[in-house]
Amino acid sequence: MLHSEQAHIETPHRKELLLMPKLPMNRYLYVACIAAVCSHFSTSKILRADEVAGRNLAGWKKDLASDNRTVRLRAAKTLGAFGTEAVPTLTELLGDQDVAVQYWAASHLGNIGDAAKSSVRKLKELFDSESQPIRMAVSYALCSIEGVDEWSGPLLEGIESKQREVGCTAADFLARLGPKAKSILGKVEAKHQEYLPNQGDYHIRGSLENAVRDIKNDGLLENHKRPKGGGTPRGKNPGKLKTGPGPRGADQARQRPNVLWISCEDISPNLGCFGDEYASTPNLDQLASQGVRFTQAFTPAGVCAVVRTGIITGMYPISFGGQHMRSVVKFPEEVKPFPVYLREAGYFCTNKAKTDYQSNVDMNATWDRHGGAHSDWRERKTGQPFFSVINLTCSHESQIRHGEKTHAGMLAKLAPEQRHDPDLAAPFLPPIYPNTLEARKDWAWYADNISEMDRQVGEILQRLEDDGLADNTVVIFWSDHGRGLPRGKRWIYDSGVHVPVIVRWPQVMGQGRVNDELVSTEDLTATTLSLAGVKPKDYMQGRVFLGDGKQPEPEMLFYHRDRMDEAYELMRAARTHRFKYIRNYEPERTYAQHIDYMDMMPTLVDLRQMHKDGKLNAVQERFFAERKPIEELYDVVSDPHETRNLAELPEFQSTLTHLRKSLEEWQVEVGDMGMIPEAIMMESLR
Ligand SMILES: [Ca+2]
Repeated sequence: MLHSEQAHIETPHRKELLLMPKLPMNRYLYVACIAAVCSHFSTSKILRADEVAGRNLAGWKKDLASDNRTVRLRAAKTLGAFGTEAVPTLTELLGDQDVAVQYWAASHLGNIGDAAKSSVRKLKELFDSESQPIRMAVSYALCSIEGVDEWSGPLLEGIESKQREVGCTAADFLARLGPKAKSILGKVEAKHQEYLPNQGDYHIRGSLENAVRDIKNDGLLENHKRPKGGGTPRGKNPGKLKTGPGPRGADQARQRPNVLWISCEDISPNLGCFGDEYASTPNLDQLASQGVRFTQAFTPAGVCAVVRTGIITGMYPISFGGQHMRSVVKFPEEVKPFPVYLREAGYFCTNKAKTDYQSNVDMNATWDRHGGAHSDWRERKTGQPFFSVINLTCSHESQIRHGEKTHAGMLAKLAPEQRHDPDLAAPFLPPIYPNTLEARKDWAWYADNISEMDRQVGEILQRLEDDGLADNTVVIFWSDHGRGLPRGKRWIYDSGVHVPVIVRWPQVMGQGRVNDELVSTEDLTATTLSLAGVKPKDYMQGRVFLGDGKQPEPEMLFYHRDRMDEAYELMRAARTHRFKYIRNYEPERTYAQHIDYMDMMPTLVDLRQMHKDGKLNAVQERFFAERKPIEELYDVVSDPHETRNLAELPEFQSTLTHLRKSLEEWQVEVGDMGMIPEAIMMESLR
């Protein structure tokens, strides 16, 4: 009676109606009940198709009249999701005063293609625009509607550009044209060849590779090979527990303590102390036993440089244009890298060694010591408090996929029993990965690298103790984003943004505690200033989550994903303890876009191959859907891998509406610059 796809949908009255036929009643009433259930489904389906993120076309058009630029641009960006229905409005917007609106309008018309014929006259008027990004967007639209032979000039010109965002944008448009651009494939290939091997900007090279592939429409990258071979057996090594810090008055400990950040790369909470039974992390387990483990800590984005840009400024990168991976932008006038404020307050500030702030930061003005092997607290003046950052890089994604020999060399100092056996990895693989030899090996090597990182943490903590500083130093351990495996790093699913955070503050915070508050790495900035007795700046967007200045926990955290290397994307998300809401502003793009650097990961190579061979299960296959839904909603408690989208289920509509509204308000509050096309934004920032 019910369509199987709809049968799981719950509505407020569905249950009652379905129960009614069990009562004695005549068959007319029975039929009426079933018809009511069915018509509710079809009605809700129709309504759903007719609206985008809670508003119909008229609603979004109303937003176009707003005084707020973020609201206007978001509306222009959203209109494309209405398809042909939006063509008259989009055509009108080609004449808008805001070039970013013009750009979105043209690129949407290009996505629509043939059905946007009525916009051709207006597009042609814009073909000679002074703005290169506009010329490219218009060229894309005209190529898509009328053909590439006459209209591809600005795109071919764009891929000549040495400017990353211009080259990437041009190649991205060519990729979106796909086989429609066959007649200029030779020209695109020739340009791609100029970038091989390893010449010029690798982002542009990657974009051109995508363009060539999509124009040829041959789908799959060549497999990146890795030397074969098994892992070594794994054993347990709980490590010898050292004694805790010596006694010291809590009041004294609160006064301008030293702060040591130990940050690592690319890991999710896959540590023993976070309950991971495959992990071997004795030093971090011990640190947690001496301090507080934060179970609900997140990064606002899923990738290194964007997260670090947010931390060094204390602002969400989307509020000043630093959201793309990678780029170089200017921080707002009043914003200084935060260690400057600590130095003004007398702190000795050091950084070893990663910076990656997406801006031309004056390192000597920011740090007392930076970069070198000895850049830590040891060169401070007697009695001077310090803030030291030590970044550990051995757990970076790139360290999972090198050869056996390099891997063995990297783990040389690790106890042999801490090596992980790939044969034992299967039960720990997230369900979104296939259970293949390569996937198990990636998982084992990921765990190996975490163990090596843990060993290095042990050395740092020992050095701190040897120097007699453990008592008076707040140690904060954190990862710069989630695991460097498919649908982890770069994504704003929990696998990409949920990170381990451990804080040890002897005498003040207690030992072996667990804290479940929502915490963001964006909060590290304000918190560290506050610990040092410096008032966080008004422009900072994180909160103080430790110490006397502690601010209340927010109801939710927010996330953003924008361009990753060569692949454009635009996602925003809000997350409470229970639910994650994701808004896809580019639903027309598949999740499975190629990113050259990311595509080297053997698990992803296997995923792509198995997708091609039709061997993935339904959960794994979702990644390869041609389009994304406009909205996603997950119950992250019952569905931690975010595999069941609840966005269309009637009983979750109030949750969805609340999160959607909160996210939209946050975008306006921070002035989401991701709503401006990158090429337009960079043009205006120059
Ligand atoms: Ca990283």
